[in-house]
Amino acid sequence: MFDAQEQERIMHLPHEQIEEIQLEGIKKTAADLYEHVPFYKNLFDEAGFDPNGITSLDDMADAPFTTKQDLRDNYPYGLFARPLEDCVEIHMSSGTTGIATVGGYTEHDLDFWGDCFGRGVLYGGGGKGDVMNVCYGYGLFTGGLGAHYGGQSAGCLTIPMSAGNTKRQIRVMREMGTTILCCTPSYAMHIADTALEMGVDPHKDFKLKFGIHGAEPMSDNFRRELERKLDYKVLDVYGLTETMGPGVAIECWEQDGLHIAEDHFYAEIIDPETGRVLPDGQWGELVLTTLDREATPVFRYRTRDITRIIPGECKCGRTHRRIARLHGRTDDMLILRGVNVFPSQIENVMETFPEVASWYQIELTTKNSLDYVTLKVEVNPDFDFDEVAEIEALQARIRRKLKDALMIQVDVRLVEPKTIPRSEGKAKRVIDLRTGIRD
Ligand code: DLL
Repeated sequence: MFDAQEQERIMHLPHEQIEEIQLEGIKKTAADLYEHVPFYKNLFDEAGFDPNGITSLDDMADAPFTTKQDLRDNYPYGLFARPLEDCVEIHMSSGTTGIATVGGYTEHDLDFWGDCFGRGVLYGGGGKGDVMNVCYGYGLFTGGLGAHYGGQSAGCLTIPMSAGNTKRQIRVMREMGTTILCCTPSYAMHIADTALEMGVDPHKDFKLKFGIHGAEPMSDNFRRELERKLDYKVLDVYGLTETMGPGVAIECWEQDGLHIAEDHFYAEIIDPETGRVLPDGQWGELVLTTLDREATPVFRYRTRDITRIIPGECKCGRTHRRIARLHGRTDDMLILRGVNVFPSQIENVMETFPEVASWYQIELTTKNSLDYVTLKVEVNPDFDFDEVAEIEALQARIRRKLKDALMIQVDVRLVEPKTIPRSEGKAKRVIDLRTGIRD
């Protein structure tokens, strides 16, 4: 049972106590995996790692990693540490290659998932009496049910909208007095724009207090625009199917990093090239170990997500360490004619142009055996799209700035508002149509 006071107590424990919980959780998980999952027995044996010899958190640096490929290779039930009769739910993520990874849940696992997401409601100052619309997709995706369990745990009236049928979302938000909105940031923006088009004034017609938005990167400008349009506060939520789903880390009201649910997850930041653990404050790849997951624990799982541990304590007084908001994944990195670029860097440059909106798409093709990058960006509705000379001038300015800032040659094409497809889930920002063999 979710108990707000108890959750707050856990989130305010002195960090030494959290580390004790983590060490116990790691020892138990390692022993459990060694005994029940042949893949892990081989992994530990081959690495010469003794799961019963862990005596401090520092010993983790010597333990082997696991990767998404390991999860795929063991599809569907190969990494389950509990018999199927003890499991009550599964979720899957298909990823881009189409081979699924599976996460299993016992009742205990669902219970702490609800606690973790429910903390997001506490961070926003919500609870009983709040009306939460969950417009993440329900189904195999963890967004819908993860937020749902969190909303119910925290005592909210939880409305299982799922994604799609945007006009109906807006009617329900208005008629039911929704106070908390849960969906991807790009879908929240689509809801906001559609509401405005329908003549709904979110400042008067909605009762929103805050939104818990994640599953994809969101720039600071995008967040501010959302907050302005929907007159609420946006909290970022992080998670992934392999470790649980949404709620691994959530931002508090300070909006200064996402508190990791450190009583359930042990987080490390590593150098993605060498695998070496990096000190707090440095950017690298996030590696996660579950501490009390029963059905599908993961051990030193390489998330491929790039972030850093924010040193120091949060102003909110909670002691669970924070990760910085994510700017991308190691596998998002584009190599364009030999230059490494993250889509978020392109987005940062575009944000300096007030004439363009937050909707963009990067299309990669091959011309004369070379990478060719086309960046389609929507202009803001108040920009006069009939002024050809102005459009060309703006395109040229954006092109120059991208060249100066990122050293890449980009064919910038401004497009009319609402021409880039809107997404009900994660936005598709990069379309890679390049031919030839890629890494
Ligand atoms: O996206 C779980 C989730 C649902 C998180 C709803 C938040 C809200 P997957 O589909 O397995 O699970 O995708 C996980 O999405 O490794 C990140 O690359 C990315 N991601 C998740 N949250 C964030 C975020 C869900 N807040 C992958 N910011 C992760 C940026 C995020 N990227």
